[in-house]
Amino acid sequence: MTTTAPTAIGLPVSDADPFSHEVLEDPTPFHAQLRDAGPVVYLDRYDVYAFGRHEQVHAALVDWQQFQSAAGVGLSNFRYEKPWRPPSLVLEADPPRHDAPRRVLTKVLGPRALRRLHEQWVADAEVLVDQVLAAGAEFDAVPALAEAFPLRVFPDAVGLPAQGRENLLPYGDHAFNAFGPPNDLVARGNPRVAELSAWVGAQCAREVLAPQGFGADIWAAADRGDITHEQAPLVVRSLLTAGVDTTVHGLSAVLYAVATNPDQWRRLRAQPELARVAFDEAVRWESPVQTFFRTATTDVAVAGHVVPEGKKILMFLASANRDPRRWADPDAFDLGRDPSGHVGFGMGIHQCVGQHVARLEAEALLTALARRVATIEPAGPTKRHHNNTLRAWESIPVRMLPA
Ligand code: OVM
Repeated sequence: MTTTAPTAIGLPVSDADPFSHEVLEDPTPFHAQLRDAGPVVYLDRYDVYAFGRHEQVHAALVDWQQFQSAAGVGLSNFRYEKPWRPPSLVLEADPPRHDAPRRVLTKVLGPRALRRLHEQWVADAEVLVDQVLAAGAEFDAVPALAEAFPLRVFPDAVGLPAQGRENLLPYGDHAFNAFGPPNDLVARGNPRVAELSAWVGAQCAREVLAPQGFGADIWAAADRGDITHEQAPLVVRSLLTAGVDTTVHGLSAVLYAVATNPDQWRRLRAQPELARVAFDEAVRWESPVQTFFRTATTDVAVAGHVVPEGKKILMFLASANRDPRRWADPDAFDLGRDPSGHVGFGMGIHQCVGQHVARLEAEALLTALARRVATIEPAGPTKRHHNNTLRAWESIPVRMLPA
C-alpha cells in the first residue's frame, strides 16, 4: 500500500486495491497498514472512506442513522447505480422499512426453531463424520465437511426441494462478489447470473417450499400480516443468499484453525462444551465476511475527519477483529479468550440474523468431531478461494486420526 502524505485536511490517502488478488490471498499485511495509517483512510481508486480499526468499525456499524444501508452495502451506490438484483428487504434497507422483515427473520431463526432442529442436526453431524472417517483418514475438509454439512442440513431446514441445490453456493458466491468492484471475479460470475437468479427466485414461491420449514414460516408470517405477501419471496431469498456460503466458510475457518493449532484442538477435545467459543473465535480470527460498506447520510465527523454526505464507507470487519488496539495477541487462535465484541457477524440492527443457526451447525459438527477424532493435522498444501467479500478456502487437506 502506498500511503501518500496526508492531504491538506490531514486525511491519509491510499491507492491500494483491497480487492486485488494479492490482498485477497493474504489481507493481513494490508489490514495492518490500513490501521496504522489512521482511523480513516481515503482509498482514491474507489473514492471510498476506509475504517480498519475496531473503534471506528464498531461505531459505524451501530450508527445506522449516519451510515445507511439502503444505498447498498457494497461499493455500488444505489443512489446513482441500478442494483444487479432487487435490493434485499433487510440487508439493503434502513428503518422503518427494514424492521418488519427483520422481525420476521429474527422469529423464524429464533430459539424455538433451533430447539426443534438441535437433536436432528447433532445426529446428522454424527452420521456425516462417521461416513467421512470410514472412507479414510486423509481427505479435503472443505468439500467433505465444511460444504457437506451445511448442504445436508440447511436446505432441508428451509424446505427447499432436492433439485438444483448445487446452485446455492455459486449464487451466494456471486452475491458476495457483487459487493466489491466490477472486477474479474464479478465478470467470471456474470454469465450465470440470469440462470442462478431465476432458480433462486423460483425457490422462494410458497408452492415450491415444503409445508414446514423456515420458508413456510416466512409465508405464515405474511398470512399473519407481519409482512406483506409481496415481501415474502424476497425475505426467503435472504436466507438462500446469506445462509450457505457464510456457514461453509465459517466451518472451513474453524477446521483450519484446529488443524493448525493442535493445542487448541486438544483443549476442545477435553472440553467439547467449548465448541461455540471455538466457532466464535474462528469467526473473529478469520472473518468469513471481511467487509461491508455503508453510505454517509450527512457530513459525518469521524476521529477529527469528515466523511462527506453521500460517500461510501468501507468497514474492514476482518481488520477490526485483529486490531491490536482492541485484542491481546490478535493473530492467535485462542480458546482461552473471550471473542465476544468481534464484528464478524456485524453489530447493531443489521447484525447477522442467522448467527444462531450458524452456531448450531458449528456446535453439531465440532462436537461430533471432538468425540471421534484424536488428532487433526494438515496433510498437504491448502488453497484459498478468492471472493471480493468472503475469506474462503477451496481446499484444506487434513489427516484425522480416530480417538
Ligand atoms: C440478503 C443478504 C443478507 C446478508 C448477506 C448477504 C449476500 C445477503 O438479505 O440478501 O450477502
